[in-house]
Amino acid sequence: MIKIKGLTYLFASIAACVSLSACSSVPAASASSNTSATANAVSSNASGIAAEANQMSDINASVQVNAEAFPSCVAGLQARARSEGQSEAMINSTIANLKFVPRVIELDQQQPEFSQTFDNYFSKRATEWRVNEGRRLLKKHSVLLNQLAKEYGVPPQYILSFWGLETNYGSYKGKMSVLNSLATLACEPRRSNYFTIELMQALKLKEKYQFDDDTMVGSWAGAMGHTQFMPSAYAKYAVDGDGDGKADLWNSTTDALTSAANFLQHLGWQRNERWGREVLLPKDFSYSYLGAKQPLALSEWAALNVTQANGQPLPAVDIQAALYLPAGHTGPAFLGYENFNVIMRWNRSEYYAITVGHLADRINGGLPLTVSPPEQPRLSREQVKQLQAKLNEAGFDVGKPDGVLGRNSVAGLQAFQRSKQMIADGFPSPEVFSALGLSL
Ligand SMILES: [Ca+2]
Repeated sequence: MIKIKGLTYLFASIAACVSLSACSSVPAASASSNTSATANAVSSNASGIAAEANQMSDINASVQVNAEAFPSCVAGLQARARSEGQSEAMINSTIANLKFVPRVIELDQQQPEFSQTFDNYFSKRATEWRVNEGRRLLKKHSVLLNQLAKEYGVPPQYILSFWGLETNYGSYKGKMSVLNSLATLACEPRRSNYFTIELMQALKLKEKYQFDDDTMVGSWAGAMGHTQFMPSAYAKYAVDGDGDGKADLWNSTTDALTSAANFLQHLGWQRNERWGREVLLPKDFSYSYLGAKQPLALSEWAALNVTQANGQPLPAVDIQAALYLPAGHTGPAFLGYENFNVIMRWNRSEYYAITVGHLADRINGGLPLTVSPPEQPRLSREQVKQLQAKLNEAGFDVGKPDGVLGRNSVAGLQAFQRSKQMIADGFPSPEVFSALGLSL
C-alpha cells in the first residue's frame, strides 16, 4: 500500500499541471485597481509586457527546434514501442502518423508572469452554477453515487466536486488529440521521459479498447475524459462501471465516476472523514503551526481556541489537521485533514484541494465561506524574487530567490514578521513589501 501510494504520489506531482482544471494559463495582470499603487502598477505592467515578449520569442524558437527534431524522435518512439511488444500496425500506422502540435509546446512553456491570488482562483471555480448543477446531479445520480460511497468509501459530494472542477461535469472534456499531444511532449526534452511513458500507455489503451482517434481527445497534456485521467492512471484505475466490457471515461458517466472513486480510494481516501473545514482563529493567534508540514491533533487546535467557522467547538475526534491560510490572516482559514492530502495527490495545489473540499460541502447543502477571500494584488515572479532577496539580505535565509514562495520562503517570511512585531502569517502582503523597503 505504501509503495502504491508512493508511486501514485510521484505520478500526481509530475502531472500536477496537466489537467484542464490544474493550471489554465494565467494572463498577465492588468493594472491594479488600487489607485495608490497606480504608478507602480503601470511600470510593473510595462516590464511584464516586455518579459512576455521575450518569453514568446523563446517559445517560438523552441517550437521550431522541436518541429525539426520531431521526425527522428518519432523513429525513436517506434523503436521504443517495438521493444515494449506493441503491434506492427500500431508502430507503422498509428505512430508513423503522429503529428507535431506547436500549440502544445506553447502551452507547456508559457510560464504565467503573475501569480494567481486565492480570490481569483476560488471565485472562478467554486461558482454558484457549479454548486447548483452539483446539487441537481446529486439527485440524478443518487443510486450510483450511494453505491460508490459504500464500495469505495468516497461520499457522493466529493466525486461530484472533482467532476465539476475537472470538466464542468463532463461538459468540457478537451478536444485535442491525446496521442499527438503526448507525442509532441515526449519529443520535447524537458519532460520527455514522463510523456514517453504516458504515450506508450495511451497506445496500449487504444489497442486494448480499440478507441478511435476521434474518441481519444483531451487536454493539451493528454488528460482524458470526464475526470481528466492521464493514460497511466487510466490504465491502473479506470473501471468498467456499467459492465459493457470497456472502461470508457469519455462516453460513460458510470465508468468515469466509478473510476474516480476507485482512484481516490487508491490515493488513500479516509472513509467517514471530511476533507477539512473552514475555521476561525482567535485574535491573539500566534501562527506557530502553519502549513502541511506542521499538523496538530484537532484537540490541540481546540486548545489554541481555534473553532469551527460558525463559532462552535471543533469536534472531539482524534485526527491530525494542518492549517492553511491561502490569502493570509485577513482571508479565510482552513484546517486540512488527511483527505486534504489525498486531494493534493490528485492535483498538487492547495488552492485546488480547498476548492474541491468547499465545493463538495456546498453541493451537500453547506453554506458559503464565513470569511470571503479578500481581493489582493497579483505578484509577479520578479516581485517575489525581490522579496526573497531582501529577506536573505536581512538575515532570514530563504535560499536562492526563484520567484516561488515555497516552504522555506514562508518560514523566513514568518521569522521576519515576528522580528517586526507583525502578524506572522507568512503571507507576502503589501505591508510586508513595505516593511522590507520594497514598493508594490
Ligand atoms: Ca463501460
